[in-house]
Amino acid sequence: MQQHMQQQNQAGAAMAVAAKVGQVSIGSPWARATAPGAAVGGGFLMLENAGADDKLMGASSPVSAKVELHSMSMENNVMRMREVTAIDLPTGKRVELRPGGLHMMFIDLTAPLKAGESFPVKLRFEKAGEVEVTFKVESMGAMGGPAGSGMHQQGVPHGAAMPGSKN
Ligand SMILES: [Cu+2]
Repeated sequence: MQQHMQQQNQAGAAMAVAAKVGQVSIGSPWARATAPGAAVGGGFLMLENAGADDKLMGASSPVSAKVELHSMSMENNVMRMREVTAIDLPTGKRVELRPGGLHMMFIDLTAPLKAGESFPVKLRFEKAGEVEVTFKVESMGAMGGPAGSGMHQQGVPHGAAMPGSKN
């Protein structure tokens, strides 16, 4: 009954699918190039979930000691980032990680991320399980296409304004 409710078109224009695990599709994974000596870098992608509600629980990559999931929002004219424990992936929706919004953060980079290179990241979903995707490194000013807003704090080291840092 009601199987037709599993519609696909709610997410709008088609996404270029880079990888798929279970009912979750991953599109356009990329990271921003980092300056020499930078400790952290940002990672972005699109997620489309055609199955039951799921969650992105975390990620790992050889490029950094750990990978965190962050949200970013403007509060009193100040861009604030905070770590989130998971990113909700409601059924039938597209969730976009992009500069100025939800993003992944590579903490304690082992080497700078250089434009033109790529690296593997393992994503962990609550229900769909794990999948490895390849992130492409784009230039430092990259906003991730026409949808990128101009709100990102250009030139400020990513992580400098991180509130509630534990160490
Ligand atoms: Cu961040």
